[in-house]
Amino acid sequence: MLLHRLKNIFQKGKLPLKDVFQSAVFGGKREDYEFIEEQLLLSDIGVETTQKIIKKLKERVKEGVIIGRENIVEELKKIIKEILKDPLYFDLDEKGIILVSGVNGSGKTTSIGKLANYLVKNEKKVLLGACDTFRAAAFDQIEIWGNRANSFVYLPQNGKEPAAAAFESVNYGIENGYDKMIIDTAGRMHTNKNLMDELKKLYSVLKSKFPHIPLFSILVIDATNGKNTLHQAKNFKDAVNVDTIFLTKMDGTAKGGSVITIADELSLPISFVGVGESIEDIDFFDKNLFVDSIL
Ligand SMILES: Nc1nc2c(ncn2[C@@H]2O[C@H](COP(=O)(O)OP(=O)(O)O)[C@@H](O)[C@H]2O)c(=O)[nH]1
Ligand SMILES: [Mg+2]
Repeated sequence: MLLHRLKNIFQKGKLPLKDVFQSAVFGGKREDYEFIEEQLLLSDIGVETTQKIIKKLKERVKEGVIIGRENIVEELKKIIKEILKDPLYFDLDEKGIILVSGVNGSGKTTSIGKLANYLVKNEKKVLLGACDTFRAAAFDQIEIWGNRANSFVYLPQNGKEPAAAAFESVNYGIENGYDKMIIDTAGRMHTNKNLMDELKKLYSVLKSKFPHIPLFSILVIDATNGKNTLHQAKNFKDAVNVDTIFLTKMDGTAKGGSVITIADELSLPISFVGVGESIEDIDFFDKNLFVDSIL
């Protein structure tokens, strides 16, 4: 069911390549590569990733793997599947902390609501730690999502220091038998060193205070945000040792190619995809389905 919907979303961002290859006579000429390159760029695949793909294509032509336009689409699919990493998931049946970070407005709190709802539907006891302590409205937002997802929202009792808030939340969760503790964090820009250090601290406090509880670190990225977000996101990788990406707003204007760029440039797997604003609008990324849908 879910995957079917995801397929439709991806097809919306279909690369215009199939038609192109059907009409192009692929003879390994420079114009042919330039033409393919242009099409990849038009599909929102970034410059570096496009060059990587073209380089691999050329290698395969040299090696004689590509012998005509018949199998070029198949080879292109293989190349893109090699670029994309396999999705990574937390163990559903294990007690664990899920840390959610990302820039402002990327969709962290919404995505937490979706994840919590999914976990509760799978009979897990879920606590949401309200650790976005910057904005007054943040607690209200997480409470709204907590209610929708039938999850308990822990509001920190001892001030506004995010690392302390995260510690308190997880501690409460453990003492009260929760299966999953999902930590919301404030949005921040990578250029703000103080805020990034604060996030680093939050991560290391959780790691050191709860060494035996798996910590799964999710970076939320808005698929419609283009290249700038990518640069910002790289700093999150260092700060919170990101395991995987939750790619939001794929129902928006983002083309399929942006998924490939994000995965390649960040060198991270994509595991979750946001496909709308409501609680059920979450999908699990399937690399083969994705590539077969867009090409
Ligand atoms: N269309 C769409 N909107 C989304 C998705 N995920 C989040 N949003 C919207 O993005 C905006 C910011 O979301 P929020 O969770 O508050 O972001 P945060 O600041 O990172 O916590 C809200 O208007 C959400 O409804 C998605 O998958 N699709
Ligand atoms: Mg938020």
